[in-house]
Amino acid sequence: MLEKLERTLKEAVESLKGITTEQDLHLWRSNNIGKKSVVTEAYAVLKDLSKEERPLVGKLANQVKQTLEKVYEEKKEELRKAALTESLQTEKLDVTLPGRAVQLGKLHPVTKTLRRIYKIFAEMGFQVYQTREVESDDYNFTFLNMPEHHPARDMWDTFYTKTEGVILRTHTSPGQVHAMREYHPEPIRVILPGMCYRYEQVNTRSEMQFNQVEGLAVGKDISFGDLKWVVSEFARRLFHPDVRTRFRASHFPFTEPSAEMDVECFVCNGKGCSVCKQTGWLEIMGCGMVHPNVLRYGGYDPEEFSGFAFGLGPERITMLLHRITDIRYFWRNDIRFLEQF
Ligand code: FA5
Repeated sequence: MLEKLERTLKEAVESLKGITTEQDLHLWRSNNIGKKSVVTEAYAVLKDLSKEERPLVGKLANQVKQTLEKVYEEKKEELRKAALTESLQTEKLDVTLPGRAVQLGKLHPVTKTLRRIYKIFAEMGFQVYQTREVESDDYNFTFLNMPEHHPARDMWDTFYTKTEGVILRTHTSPGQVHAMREYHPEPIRVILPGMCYRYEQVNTRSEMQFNQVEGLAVGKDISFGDLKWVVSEFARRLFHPDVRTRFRASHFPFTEPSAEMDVECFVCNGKGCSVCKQTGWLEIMGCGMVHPNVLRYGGYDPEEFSGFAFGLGPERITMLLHRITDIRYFWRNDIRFLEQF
């Protein structure tokens, strides 16, 4: 056994020299100091040895084991250092290389337009008033002077919910009555932005979901002249300081009189082009004086109070500002489109 131990020691130290990987080192350890190694065998046979031999074998086994443990640890450290040096050489960090740009998120083009609109109206003293997208039939129609079975309801085809009388709003105008009921009898100057939903054919100019920004001013002695100035000034600040506006008579059940405001086409300066369909004018919003019935539903006495309201579509305005030809790009989530803004 003494001889066997001596030989094991010699052979193990020799074979250790050729080891270059951690895996082989692990195998070496289990072969030479592990459960099935000569050293472990030596301990196992101690009890069968003679009195003279036992201490000699025991001592040598201890020595061999200690020596092998020591060279194993040394080799392990050597391999660790070699691996480190190699990784430092091959994975060098080159601080002179240009950095990788972090991709920044962007605001949606319509959000950008909305923020411009908020800013312009804020400068004119209008607060943002948020109201619900899920509305009652009363707020969407009845309180806006469209009682049940009124034919004007056909102008806005609606998404109904399973709960009777609860619908997705077709315009932001119901917010007028919410704001009036909250503020009466104080004067009001608010804009009401948000999503609207219509059950209608989608095409290049019309989506099933789209934003609107409603405007509402209620007070004493508010006239159509105030409305004209506010919305024309808005157009000048949004499009161009010299942009001309015009008002065409129109009809909405909740305003009287009602109008559509057009701005002079800023692409062709009114000469006529494909953007304005050769008319020289672009339709921007519906507007008018708040109907006395709507004022009453809101809690204001129309003998004492008057007001104006308007409603515009930020998607259509964004299309004009950036010459976008199809409204469906906005909600298609195509990054190639969105990245351009
Ligand atoms: C209305 O919805 C009225 N509530 C506006 C109003 C408010 C008039 C206050 C008077 C007083 P209209 O249906 O025309 O009106 O819609 C207003 C704007 O919303 C349109 O000019 C357009 O810019 C936008 N819009 C309407 N339908 C769609 C649609 N399907 N897709 C995208 N934008 C739309």
